[in-house]
Amino acid sequence: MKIDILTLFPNMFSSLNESILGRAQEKNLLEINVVNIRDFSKDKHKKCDDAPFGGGAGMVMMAQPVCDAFDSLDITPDTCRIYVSPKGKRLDQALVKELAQKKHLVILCGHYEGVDQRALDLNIDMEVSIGDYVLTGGEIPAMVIVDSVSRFVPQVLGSAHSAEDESFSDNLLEYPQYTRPQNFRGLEVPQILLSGNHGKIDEWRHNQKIEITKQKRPDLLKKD
Ligand code: 4GY
Repeated sequence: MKIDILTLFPNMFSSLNESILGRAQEKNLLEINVVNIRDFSKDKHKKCDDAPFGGGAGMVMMAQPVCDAFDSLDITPDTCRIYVSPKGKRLDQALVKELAQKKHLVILCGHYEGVDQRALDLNIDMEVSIGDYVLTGGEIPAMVIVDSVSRFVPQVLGSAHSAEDESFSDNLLEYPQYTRPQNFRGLEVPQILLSGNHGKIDEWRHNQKIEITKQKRPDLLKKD
């Protein structure tokens, strides 16, 4: 999968070169291309924002650099162009899976008071929100989409576990995990996990998933 990210703050995306996503890019399973919208400014000071028509506080990202940045990309019928904002469709695991089917994503990150609406009208296929709160820019939401979607790209996760194995694949939360030592500050690992009885362990884990979901997120049990 190829993901282009359009932003005024490309350095914020350096974390995508670490850990699992860094490895996925080295293996060419995933190609993440961060585009600096400022490179498309026609202004001698590389200005990309201006005051809002109608007045009011803050600055608006100009249509021209944003549209020229889109025009520099190879957009095909398989591309999904996303704007991240609180007005968008709420991201959940079903939407993550839907986006993971695309060959090419483009994610536009707004900043300040947002982007000139005409640049959105001309370029955006889908507006996505990561939750009902307001951030200073779309960069963190873009990283949330890249991270969650990448887990469904074949071979990005280790062969031992697939994205489908984990929380939400069955609308249940995960069971608790333990590692050595067996006793930590007086707290014992549940005995069943030391028994070597894998039938009983699977049964215990399944029951834990149901109990934890009932306790913490009963709304998930009513979903689907
Ligand atoms: N929540 N989900 C979110 C956000 C802030 C564009 C500048 C969110 O996706 N994006 O809070 N974005 C941005 C929105 C203008 C501030």
